[in-house]
Amino acid sequence: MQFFNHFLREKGVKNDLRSLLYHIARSIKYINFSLRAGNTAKLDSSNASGEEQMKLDVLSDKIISNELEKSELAAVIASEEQETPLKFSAPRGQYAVTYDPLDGSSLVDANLAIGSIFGIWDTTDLIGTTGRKNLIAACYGVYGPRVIFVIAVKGKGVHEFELNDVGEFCLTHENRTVALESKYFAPGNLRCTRSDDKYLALVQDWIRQGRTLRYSGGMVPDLHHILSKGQGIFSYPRDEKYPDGKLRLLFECDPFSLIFEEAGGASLNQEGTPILDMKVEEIHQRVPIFVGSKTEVERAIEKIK
Ligand code: AHM
Ligand code: MG
Repeated sequence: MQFFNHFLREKGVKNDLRSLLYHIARSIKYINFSLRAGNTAKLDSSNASGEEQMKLDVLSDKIISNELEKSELAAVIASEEQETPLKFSAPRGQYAVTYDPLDGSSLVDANLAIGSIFGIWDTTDLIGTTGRKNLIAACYGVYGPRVIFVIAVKGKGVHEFELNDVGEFCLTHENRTVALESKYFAPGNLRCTRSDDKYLALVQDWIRQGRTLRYSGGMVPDLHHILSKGQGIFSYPRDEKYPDGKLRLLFECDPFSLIFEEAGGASLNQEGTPILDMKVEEIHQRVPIFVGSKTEVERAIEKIK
């Protein structure tokens, strides 16, 4: 049985990056514990002992920021839950970590799978950079019937680990890959088809071609489905409500773009630019995204551009 830390050492991942991933893995375990303890996202009241209980997304944010501070490796952290980035003194490193502490938290009360997403940058100046230049690793945790931790370190592939009964992440899949073509589709923001005929035609094509719909409304489980099956396309285009798309560049799209490119897939914005090549202009920047099997993603962009 291979534990993630040993496995990453064998892969030649630097000590400080492994240590940062170790702290992220700990935060995933604590968030999972809070979820299983029944602290649903709707809860924002007093518990039986009269203590204030936090909403799960706020609690997850705190768990992660505490762990990252403890690591002494993250000098800057930026969270989807925080207006502005936080600076720490980081005697052992100069990384920035961007994260969505609990993506899809509105699905918690329905007991659907949700997740946490992380990007690790080798710069503390996020504004003006691109994922291509400074994003060196990305990972996510999926809280479903099982707890899964997927890590991509640039140039070292995408690897999957599962939490065992004694709280260790064990290797289950080495070098996940995504095929060029796919039978699965996960079309986000179908509201957009009311005003965008091209997106309507694209989705109708997928339906007519007899493809299989796999869409839960949670980006993490929806993209994890694609990675597990080794094929699929996920889309979240812009519309009137979300003129720049809904999903965030730093917290969701850049990390998943690194993971999918590492696995041989593609991740493009609505103009066909790789998300990793997009300049970071603001911390909460949003971007329309088409991600998954490379040929499918390129074909989709040709049809809706
Ligand atoms: P969140 O970060 O507020 O949880 O929103 C992100 C989620 C994604 O998980 C999912 O793909 C998307 O929102 C679904 O959006 P919609 O509610 O428009 O269907
Ligand atoms: Mg989110």
